[in-house]
Amino acid sequence: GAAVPAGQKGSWTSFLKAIASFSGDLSSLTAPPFILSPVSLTEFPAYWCERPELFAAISSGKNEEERALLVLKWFISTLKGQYSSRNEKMGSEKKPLNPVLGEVFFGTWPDRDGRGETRLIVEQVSHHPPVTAYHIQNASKGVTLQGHSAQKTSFSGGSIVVKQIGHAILDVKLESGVSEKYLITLPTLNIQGVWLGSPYTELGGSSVIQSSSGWNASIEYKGKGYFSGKVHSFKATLSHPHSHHHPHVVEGQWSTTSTPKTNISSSRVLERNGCFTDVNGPKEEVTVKSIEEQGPWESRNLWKVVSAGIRTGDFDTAAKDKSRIENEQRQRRKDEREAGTSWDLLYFDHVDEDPIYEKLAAMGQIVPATEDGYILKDAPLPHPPR
Ligand code: 0T9
Repeated sequence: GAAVPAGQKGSWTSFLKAIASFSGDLSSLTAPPFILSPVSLTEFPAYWCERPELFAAISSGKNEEERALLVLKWFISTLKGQYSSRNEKMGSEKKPLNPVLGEVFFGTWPDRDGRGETRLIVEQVSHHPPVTAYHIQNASKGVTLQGHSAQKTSFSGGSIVVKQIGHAILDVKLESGVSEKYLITLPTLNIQGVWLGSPYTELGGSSVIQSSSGWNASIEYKGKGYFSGKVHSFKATLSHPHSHHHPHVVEGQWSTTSTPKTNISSSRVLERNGCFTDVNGPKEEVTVKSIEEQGPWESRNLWKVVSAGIRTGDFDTAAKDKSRIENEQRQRRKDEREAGTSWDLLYFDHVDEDPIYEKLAAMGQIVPATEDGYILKDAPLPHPPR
């Protein structure tokens, strides 16, 4: 394949064989240098808020229907960042750094044009299998997103199929003091182009946004050759069981624009050009403290030597420091076993079942009927020294 450097062809083939011959956790497989990303998976939850004005605008909706449309609009507008930004920045999908247990990532999007400040807290809450918990809040607008992310990987028809495990719950605090909740499930990734060494992500299957108000958005994802013959296509249907009106239907590409197929007249919901979503304009990356100001468990500080090695092509240094970090982790787990202790989560509490998930899943007939969750603690525990 054209994209695999001459010296890494053998190691790429071995990597693909390893993926094909097992299902589960890809993160621990060793991949050739050309496919390594210098960014840890703990940074990925920031994709949820790279259009902070759309996140803030959710609580400005004047009724349940308009807020459900604003949630759908914000959600669709995050997909380009979530699923095709690595291709844009690095030329292809790349293998992110596999976070260590207790790794954290903090960021903010500053207040601008009255939208309020949004804060992000991420913690790696499991290493085997990898699970990342996140909490994103715009306190001044009363909008909070809390969720966790894990993956189950398999190989099918030449592409890698990544089923997302976990969910997100969006909480919109209304002026009345009531909280409107939205359960967000996540689409399946089809990673294509792997044989040629230029992987990119297409979405497939469907996902749901179920609101406590009854509004339900069902989103279908298709690639080239389905509804439109275009990559990154979707069709969303927003309906309410007690509404006599036709459901709202939106169609288009999550990587560019989408348009309403039914009458949506609200100027709060539509873009000035009449589109429902338009992500051609710039997005706003999260603001993060400089590495010098970060603690030892903060992602960019923890991985700084590995990342610099990957960025500059010094893969020996990268591999050496990666081994150092992994050995340190192994030693910690061994010490814990011997002392009969276990690692405490710092920012989140794990719950085996979440009544909010259960209620919303029942309303939307979402499977599974119950799921575990991670809830932000009132006060975080201090990090142990590293
Ligand atoms: C949550 C997102 C997730 C994380 C990534 C599958 C993947 C790790 C998980 C699901 C975010 O909200 C959205 C986007 C991209 C997902 C990643 C894409 C990807 O390829 C990796 C996996 C683990 C690999 O690195 C496989 C090797 C790859 C280079 C293809 C051969």
